[in-house]
Amino acid sequence: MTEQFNVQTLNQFIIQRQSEYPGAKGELSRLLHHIGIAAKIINRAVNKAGLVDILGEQGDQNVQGEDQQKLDVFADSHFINALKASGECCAVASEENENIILFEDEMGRNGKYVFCMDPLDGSSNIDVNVSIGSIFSIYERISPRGEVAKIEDFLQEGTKQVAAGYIIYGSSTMLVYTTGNGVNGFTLDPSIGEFCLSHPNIKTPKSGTIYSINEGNYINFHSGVKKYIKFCQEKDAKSKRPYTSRYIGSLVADFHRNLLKGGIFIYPQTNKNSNGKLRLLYECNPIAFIAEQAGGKATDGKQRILKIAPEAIHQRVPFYTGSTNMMKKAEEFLDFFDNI
Ligand code: AHM
Ligand code: MG
Repeated sequence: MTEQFNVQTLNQFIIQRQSEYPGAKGELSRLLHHIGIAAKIINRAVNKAGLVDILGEQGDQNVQGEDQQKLDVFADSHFINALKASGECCAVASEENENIILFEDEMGRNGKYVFCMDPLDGSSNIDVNVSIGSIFSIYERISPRGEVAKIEDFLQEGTKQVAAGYIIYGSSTMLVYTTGNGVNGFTLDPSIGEFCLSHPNIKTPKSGTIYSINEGNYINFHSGVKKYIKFCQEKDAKSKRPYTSRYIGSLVADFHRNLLKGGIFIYPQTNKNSNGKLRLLYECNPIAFIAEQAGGKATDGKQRILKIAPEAIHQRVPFYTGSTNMMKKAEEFLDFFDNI
């Protein structure tokens, strides 16, 4: 068998990128390195989920009133430990914690970045061996270094993200991230325990044939979304319709597939939930940053996700993201039918 000598690991890639910025002091690189470590620890636990007593419900509910799974708690605490150990992070906002977590010791107070995360996305899929993920978003704090971080450090619009990414625990484990200079994907090679560059400079197709939405909520959708779903299902050979419906129920997995293949993901507002379900800070903003960096789009149906001014750390927003041409078409339906 021919040995491959051109493998680039995540850490090599991070260091190479850092050297392209002469003034960079390595702070973001160190933070990203520690995220890679947390990802490997969580991956190990996810892979053992059916084997050890880590599977099942923790018995508590998180701030959204949902049952917490043991792995949610595990992922949350391992990310927090890794962020603390990096010395570059001053505070964390997590789906699993009602309030922000402040690193108040000297090293934490001096940290340059705040970190938003959904430590285990799609957690209802854990018990049934379906792909799940972790999502993260990094901002430079606006409060002075040396002080304890403030809530305002987190309430910055998505355009201010310095990095964002996700880890997908699927048929293989991948880490995909951007620092605003394209999107790169790394696949975990279990034989060497390293994330290796497998998907350099990801670009999403301009058009696709996949639509992803929980159609069980159809009756509660607004008419623009209903009409768009019908459009996806109509026959039109020229535009390759009917499209294929694919919905896993794990945002990371649904988005990742559509990113690579071309498609649209929608979690809209409904008659029951005017802001949809997904959270702006640690689900929609990081995914939107990646979508745009890959040449796609992300909106709340009206405006760019990345331009929304956050008001609260657990804020929800309607979410539409995917291939540019599909997004444009969906927006036409929303504009027309939701305004008559
Ligand atoms: P979670 O963070 O509690 O796991 O919830 C978020 C998940 C997303 O991954 C997914 O897109 C969505 O919830 C699915 O929701 P639904 O079951 O309502 O379709
Ligand atoms: Mg979750």
